[in-house]
Amino acid sequence: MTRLVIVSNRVSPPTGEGQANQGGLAVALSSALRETNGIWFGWSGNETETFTGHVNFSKSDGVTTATVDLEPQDIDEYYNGFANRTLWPLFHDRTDLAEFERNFAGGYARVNERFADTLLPLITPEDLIWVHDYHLIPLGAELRKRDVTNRTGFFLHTPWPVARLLTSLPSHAKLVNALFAYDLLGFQCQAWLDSFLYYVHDQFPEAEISDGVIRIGDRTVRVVACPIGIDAGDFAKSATTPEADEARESILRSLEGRDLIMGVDRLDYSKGMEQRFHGYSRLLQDHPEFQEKVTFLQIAPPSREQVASYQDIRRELDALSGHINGEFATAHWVPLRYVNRGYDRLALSGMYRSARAALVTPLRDGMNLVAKEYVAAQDPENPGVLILSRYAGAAEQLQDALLVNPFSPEELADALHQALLMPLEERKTRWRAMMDSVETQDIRWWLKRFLDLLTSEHPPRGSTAEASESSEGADTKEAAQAAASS
Ligand code: ADQ
Repeated sequence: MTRLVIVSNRVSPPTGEGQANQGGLAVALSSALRETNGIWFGWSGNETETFTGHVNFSKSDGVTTATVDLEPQDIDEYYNGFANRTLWPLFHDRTDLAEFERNFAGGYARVNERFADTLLPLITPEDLIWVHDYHLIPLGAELRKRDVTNRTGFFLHTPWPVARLLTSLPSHAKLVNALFAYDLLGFQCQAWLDSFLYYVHDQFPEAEISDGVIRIGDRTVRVVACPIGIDAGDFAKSATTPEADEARESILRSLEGRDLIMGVDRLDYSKGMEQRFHGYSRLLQDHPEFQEKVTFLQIAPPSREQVASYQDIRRELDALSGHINGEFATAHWVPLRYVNRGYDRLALSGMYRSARAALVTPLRDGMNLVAKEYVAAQDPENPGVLILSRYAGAAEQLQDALLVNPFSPEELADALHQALLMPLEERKTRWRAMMDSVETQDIRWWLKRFLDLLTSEHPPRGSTAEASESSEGADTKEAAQAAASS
């Protein structure tokens, strides 16, 4: 089998402690790497005074990782800068938070060049190369400049922004042009793919777009919506382990018969926690009969703490949770439990199973795996209700959730009201439909689909036989035009 070379900003090899604390993505990628004797290349997370290009190889549970240290200036400009202060907010529609600094763009270009230089000697001509996420968009083009002709794919884990926001980035055309160096571009859902195609149609009029393929100059690039999944079977099993039972029972005891509403998110402004807190407060205000009858548990481990906008959102959530508890709490009841720490996967799965409703309401999200994990962890005989943002990629697959506008406290309160009163039969019907999708399009399905497309020949010009089982089989030029007119 062809050797796989995975490149991502950070690598996440097996820990050797079993799969309990590993995400489905890490497990699936590790298994593909193990099978093909591949390597996983990325930043070590460590700092070095001067970049040397020294590669640190390590092998854990059959998976080889190759990592490099970066200089403080690289970390500032590439990681904390262009990736997290420019592209992340921009790709999540937060142009108000996006910072456009020449130094950031320079650091981003430099680190991508350094990655290409360091990776080059590790690649053999037959390797399949798979680059992940917005940190490394230019890497494919940098490898091509170094005469790498290998099959090379790119998967974007975030949304693709609407064209008129993306064009606020001074180097937008250069960034997108770099994507044409790949053989395959994968997006989380049809909406992000349509948005990308609209941008290409609008900004690169010379590009021919048809049958899931973009032809531009001498490049032919296949594009696909390939939604990432979770290891549904394993997650469902986790939720019934003794450790998960213990977590579920202990939380149920603490609730003293109240219904649990739950949210689990990295502490990030894109996750809509502020609006969610307002929605919950609105429920307690508009439906006082729920006061002392429900508890909302929001788990939010801090992330990207070097970045000011993350410090701001943390302060705002601290204040808001205090305010809500101040307003509604009684001597016997704390309405909102706001917890800034992580939990291991078994405990988390047990907690999901104890929750009558989950609030997964990002303002914009590439996919959102928490939504899928919550579904997989439910008791089929007494499942909870998923309240899901229309603006999460997962909403395309999980149409049987209660879909909401995450910006509207009123709509969130209405959905909570509906979820808390939903009859068992309706909960079961909605859950079954969602679970079918989570199980069928799981992490292995995603991995196989992407790699099958990466290794297959591009469809010949004019062909309509796209290698697709879903909506991207439609003519993508039409999709771009439809997106343009909507
Ligand atoms: P993220 O923005 O990190 O990922 P998400 O898809 O929700 O978001 O994944 C978060 C993961 O972290 C989940 O597996 C969740 O269980 C775990 N997690 C969160 N809080 C936790 C806690 N307190 N304790 C333990 N685990 C916790 C990016 C994109 C998403 C996309 C993924 C994968 O932003 O849109 O779905 O990549 O492509």
